[in-house]
Amino acid sequence: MPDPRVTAERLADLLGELCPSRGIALAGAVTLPCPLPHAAAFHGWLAAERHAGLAYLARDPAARVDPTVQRPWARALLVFAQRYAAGWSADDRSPWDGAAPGRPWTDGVARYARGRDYHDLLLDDVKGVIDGLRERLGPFRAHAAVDTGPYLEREYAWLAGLGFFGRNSCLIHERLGSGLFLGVAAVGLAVDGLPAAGASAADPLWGATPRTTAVSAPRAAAPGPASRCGSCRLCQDACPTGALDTPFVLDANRCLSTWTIEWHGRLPTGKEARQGGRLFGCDICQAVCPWNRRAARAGGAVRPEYGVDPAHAEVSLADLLEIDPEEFRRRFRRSPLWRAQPDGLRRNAATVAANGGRSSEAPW
Ligand code: B12
Ligand code: SF4
Ligand code: SF4
Repeated sequence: MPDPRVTAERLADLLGELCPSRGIALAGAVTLPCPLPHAAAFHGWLAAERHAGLAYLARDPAARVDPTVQRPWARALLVFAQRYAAGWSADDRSPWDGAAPGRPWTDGVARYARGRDYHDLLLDDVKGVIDGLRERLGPFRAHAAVDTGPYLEREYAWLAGLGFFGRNSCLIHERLGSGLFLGVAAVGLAVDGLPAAGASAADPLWGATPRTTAVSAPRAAAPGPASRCGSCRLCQDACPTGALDTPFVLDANRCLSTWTIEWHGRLPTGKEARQGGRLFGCDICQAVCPWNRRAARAGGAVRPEYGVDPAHAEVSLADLLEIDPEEFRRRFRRSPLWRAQPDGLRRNAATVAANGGRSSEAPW
């Protein structure tokens, strides 16, 4: 059976029809296979061991830069973005102070992790859009993934025109900021009229802003949306651990997000003060970003399930210090905090409690 075909214009219309009810703010597509402009940077990042022992990232690098290695039937990669934070405002102290005395412990949790787990919610939404496309275009194969699939999601989102790379390495949309989850779907659907493989789109196929249902004219070798950082380096200067010393590239060994989410056992000894009141994840390099300040001023809707889970108010930081596996399962099974497991959460809570009220600006 031949792959169904669709023009980029028709796909843009269909995405405009299917995405809003699923809280998807931006959607685009890239033709596969597609040479990635930052493939060498990815391989160099792995070779320099900047992936901090996250073994899954190094498992099959060839597949991560070319989805057709594992899925030869894939003709395009659809890319989606869903908002989890409508920016960060200048008076939001939680990214800096975290769970400081007199503040709820949830202030020490990065915004992406305060409510329901996005892996489940966004994946369902992406699959829902794929089902809608199948109803309208006929059957085609698809593999949807949020985070856990072998896809360099930011790279594809950039190529699909969903945003630009910031010096904090995040994918930033000019109006929505970087409080965006990304999801992808490799599809056996031929899309005619996308920018040629290896070139990028200036705008998403569909997006809340700046356009609604418009498709950029295909361009021969257009760059991805150019970085809009200009001379700013606020995120690099604000990072408490120096993880962004190389602009646009994150050293995961030094990132508080790795320490508090991914690593088990002891954290780098002598560096605990750098964690300050941050219990799980870190938002500092996003909170200082002028594009997120601007997004906060513009406002807009975020899926309510990503707000602070009200049930979290039932436990205190002191409770977390002693949480047992059963209680942990009951409370956090559907939360991103699940990834830390009880040991990790207890360890993080102990560090935050020990740091209580002390600034994270202690000598490095
Ligand atoms: C592993 C991982 C982590 C690790 C390592 C992060 C990293 N930068 O690799 C840790 C645990 C530290 C982490 C932290 C966070 N993560 Co994370 N993470 C991932 C994951 C699973 C893989 C990332 C990966 O492939 N890294 C490899 C590196 C090389 O790729 P990259 O980070 O995209 O880097 C690109 C740039 O460096 C660019 N590049 C290289 N050189 C140059 C030079 C120039 C000039 C330019 C312009 C670009 C450029 O090329 C690289 C490849 O595209 C992705 C999901 C996925 N499957 O992609 C989520 C993902 C990147 N994470 C996400 C989030 C939300 C976070 C946090 C905000 C969570 C938090 N609050 O604690 C932080 C942000 C930290 C930061 N400043 O990046 C989102 C990012 C959304 C967005 N808008 O960007 C993703 C996409 C998950 C999702 N599905 O939504 N994460
Ligand atoms: S998430 Fe925090 S520790 Fe990691 S790079 Fe950003 S500011 Fe630095
Ligand atoms: S804080 Fe400044 S340098 Fe960092 S991503 Fe935002 S605009 Fe770019």
